[in-house]
Amino acid sequence: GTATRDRLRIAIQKSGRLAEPARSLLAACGLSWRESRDKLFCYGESLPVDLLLVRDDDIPGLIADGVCDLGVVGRNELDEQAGERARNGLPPAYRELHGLGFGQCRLMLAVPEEWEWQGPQQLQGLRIATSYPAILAGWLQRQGIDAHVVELSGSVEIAPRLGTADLICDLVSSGATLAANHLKPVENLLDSEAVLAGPAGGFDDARAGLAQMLLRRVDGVLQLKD
Ligand code: PRT
Ligand code: ZN
Repeated sequence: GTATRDRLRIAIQKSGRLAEPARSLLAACGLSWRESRDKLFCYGESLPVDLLLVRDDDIPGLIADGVCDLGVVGRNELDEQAGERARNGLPPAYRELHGLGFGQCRLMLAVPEEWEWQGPQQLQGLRIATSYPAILAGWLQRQGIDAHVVELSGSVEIAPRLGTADLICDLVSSGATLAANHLKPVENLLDSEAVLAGPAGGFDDARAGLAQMLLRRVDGVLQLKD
């Protein structure tokens, strides 16, 4: 996106785990919006900062394409799509600007609970189901393990029971989902939380100052919290 704009556009999740905390944080930063009827676009009233309400998966791409300037998205999603770009030979398009202290979870390997876990070398030749193939493939490569990555878009935790994979790599927060599926976490690939993401290259117009101000306010709001 090379278009010059004098308003900042932030993509946040429309509904889901990060939707409400993202809006609350931005409201605490002094932003307010006039909502449109379709509620996909919220025009900023207190400041020239508009919201776009989208699926979390779309946020990194919207920043890469310059459709949005900033986004609130899970580090897991940002790193996955960055890894996918890298594997396709594309240059970095976005970067993490600030951790936001909500949406915490871990991307973990989990195995059937009766397994005796002896370490990553045990994974050689096995099938691992995940929605995070790029992060997993990168980790396997760094461990020197050759395993089969089975990409699934959802219900990853039932793959071992269905026989489509031997183990899984999925997000874990309370651990209840793993326990309910007789799986146990064995390796942590990523500590994740919601982050404020922006373009790799920054801005060269009025958006630079707006983004800087927003970052300062985010910093202030988060410091008040802890
Ligand atoms: O519709 P849209 O595509 O926008 O939403 P989504 O369904 O893809 O995303 P959503 O709202 O489920 O998650 C958004 C972000 O929340 C994720 O990208 C993570 O950054 C963060 N997050 C935090 C989590 C979890 N915790 C989490 N526990 N995302 C998913 N889970 C799932 C996990 O995949 C597993 O199925 O919850 C289950 C495990 O939870 P526990 O508590 O049983 O361990
Ligand atoms: Zn999603």
